Amino acid sequence: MDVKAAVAFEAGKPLTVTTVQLEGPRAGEVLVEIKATGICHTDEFTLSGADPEGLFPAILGHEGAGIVREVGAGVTSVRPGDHVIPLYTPECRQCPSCLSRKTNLCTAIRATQGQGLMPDGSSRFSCEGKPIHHYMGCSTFANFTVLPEIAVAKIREDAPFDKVCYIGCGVTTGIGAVINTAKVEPGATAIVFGLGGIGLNVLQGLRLVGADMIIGVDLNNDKKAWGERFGMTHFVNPKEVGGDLVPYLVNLTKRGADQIGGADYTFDCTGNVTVMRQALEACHRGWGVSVVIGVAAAGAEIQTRPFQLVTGRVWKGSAFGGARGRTDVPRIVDWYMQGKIEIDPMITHTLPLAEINRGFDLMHAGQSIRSVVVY
Ligand code: NAD
Ligand code: 022
Ligand code: ZN
Repeated sequence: MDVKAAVAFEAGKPLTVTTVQLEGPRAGEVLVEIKATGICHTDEFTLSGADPEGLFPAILGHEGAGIVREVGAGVTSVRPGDHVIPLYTPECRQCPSCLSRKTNLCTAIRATQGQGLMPDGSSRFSCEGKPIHHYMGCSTFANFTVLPEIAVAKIREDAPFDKVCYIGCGVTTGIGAVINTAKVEPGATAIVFGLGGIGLNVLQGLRLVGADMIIGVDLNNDKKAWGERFGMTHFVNPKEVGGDLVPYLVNLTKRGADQIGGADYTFDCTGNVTVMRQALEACHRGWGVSVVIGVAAAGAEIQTRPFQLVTGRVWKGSAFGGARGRTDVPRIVDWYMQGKIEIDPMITHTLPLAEINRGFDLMHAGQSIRSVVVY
């Protein structure tokens, strides 16, 4: 069938909005009509050419929502008409990782997904007879896409696509890092580094679980008002701290009879390795947990003194907020519909597919929290 897509033909060039061919779903696959998609940093990272694993041509996009239109042989968990969110981290419930209950990183289709292919090793997209790569198993920058059954979460039908698409990446990543990865308890102190589309969701996750002191750190003073809107209690701009940031934060979080400072939990939402070190060292000796969410440049390395870990700090990472997509994503959609979490104010721009490149420009200029394309 003919579908409308924004194609990444070459690294470093804008997307081309054009018509491409899509084959129907094979066994275990579903055809989904995408109704809305967010534009996220990883799409930009790949399009820029900075991602050494980036493949071209490709149909990017991994933060979508839509409706199942057709299912392939053997598909049992969804049917035509079901509303779904595509999952770049699938949940097969059968691989050793899913069965371990210790990780959300399902391995069922991992190898082919990384090669921009469907699990049978082929692509469903083509243009003038030449195959186009899938992206992160999702390719939501097209108004129809084909996904493995294990890579869709069925959601309630009254949820608005142009808002819940953000749950496909940013919302789940931020809230999940708090609940699943850090397991923050009520009354905790926390520091969030980087108040963008991810950090704001970490803030609202911390508010949701009842953290007491929620410090936001950002170089941009405009983020103070943004942070306060999602539960931040204190704002720190590193440029305005006289002296080193870490001792300043440790002092700010001093509590208890021994007056030892440091937060119970810290989160890097910048992807900057210097910030990752600051986040680790700003957490409390003995029990502080620091979660790396930001994705650093290819080849980057993190550093600290082993003393930081020997004295009981824990350095962790989180992918897709540690969420098991088919199980957890529908619950986050319910939280949104119940008013437990907010999404609408973070979607600062809504664009038609024809203007998708403007969404990338807004991201570069730091003018958006999230831009969403509606089909
Ligand atoms: P963003 O650009 O919207 O936000 C980043 C924020 O960090 C900005 O407000 C910026 O001013 C601030 N910042 C930059 N350098 C800083 C510094 N040195 N100190 C303090 N603040 C600083 O980006 P985003 O959409 O929020 O994404 C953040 C990161 O999360 C990216 O690296 C992205 O790739 C990653 N991410 C990871 C996952 C995952 O599953 N692990 C999922 C989604 C996104
Ligand atoms: C999403 N991300 C950043 C912005 N939006 C993002 C990027 C990478 C990951 C998660 C979120 C990630 C962390 C760990 C892995 N990935 C490896 C998972 C594994 O090996 O099992 C990751 C994922 C997908 C892809 C590449 C890396 C891909 O499909 N190409 C989840
Ligand atoms: Zn993303």
